[in-house]
Amino acid sequence: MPLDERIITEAIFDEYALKFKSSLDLDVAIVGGGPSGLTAARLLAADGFNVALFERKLSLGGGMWGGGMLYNIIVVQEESVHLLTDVGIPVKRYKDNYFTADAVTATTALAAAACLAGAKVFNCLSVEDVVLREVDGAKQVTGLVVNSSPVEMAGLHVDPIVLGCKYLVEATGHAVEVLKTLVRKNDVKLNTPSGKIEGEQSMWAEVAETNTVTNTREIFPGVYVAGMAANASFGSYRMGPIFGGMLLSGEKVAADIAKKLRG
Ligand code: 48H
Repeated sequence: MPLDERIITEAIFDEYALKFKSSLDLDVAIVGGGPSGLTAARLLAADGFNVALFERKLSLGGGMWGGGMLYNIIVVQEESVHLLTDVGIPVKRYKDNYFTADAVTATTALAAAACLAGAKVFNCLSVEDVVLREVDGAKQVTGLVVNSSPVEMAGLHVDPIVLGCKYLVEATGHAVEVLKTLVRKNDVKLNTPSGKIEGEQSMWAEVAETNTVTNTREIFPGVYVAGMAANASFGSYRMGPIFGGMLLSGEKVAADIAKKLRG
């Protein structure tokens, strides 16, 4: 079979255009491809919603690749094990309520499962802003503003492009980037005690893990927080290299948004 390089190029353009154009009116836009974002993307896409995940880096997985301090094993607790085994990740019990998994296997399998479930993943795209509109007399996030990560990294003055979404999941981890931008640029009040981002506290794994799930909720009309961003938003603790709370947070945000979308 002769190969025509121009057709290879054309295939990339055509298929990427299809993928992008089918993402202009998303049910859910997930920002951040760490464990919470990937789990949410898989479950919402499996439920049949139009879902896209935006990740600044070339690779998905966020903070999960390196386990703890680059010892690439992750630890999860029993109640979250199903979110690994459901996508074929082998786990080993360690003492009572601890389970371990290989960090590389877990990261790649969570990413593959999200893609195979139908979530459209846009890697190397950074979300730099949101679209804020007045809907029924109240301000609401109705879209996201994205730019190519290399443009962002090089500091080039290139304007971004925009996609619409019914819900945006802020899953950018410790940085809480999207919410920070929303609060910095607009006169808005979040659904937190101070109306602002409360900020992350120091290590307390047990409380942090529970809080990661309870803090996973709608923090502003159209915006849910998940994963580490949920704890940083509501002033809770960090937990170190235990990832069960991140997976459970992804599961919770998916269930909550699915319920809203179904009305
Ligand atoms: C596009 C962006 C943007 C942007 C950031 O940090 P993550 O792994 O997120 P979580 O919350 O799913 O998991 C947190 C976990 O990895 C962790 O850090 C833990 C458990 N820490 C405990 C402790 O004590 O330290 O992934 C977030 C992803 C990253 O891949 C970023 O590159 C990406 O979001 N991201 N993508 N546009 N503006 N900002």
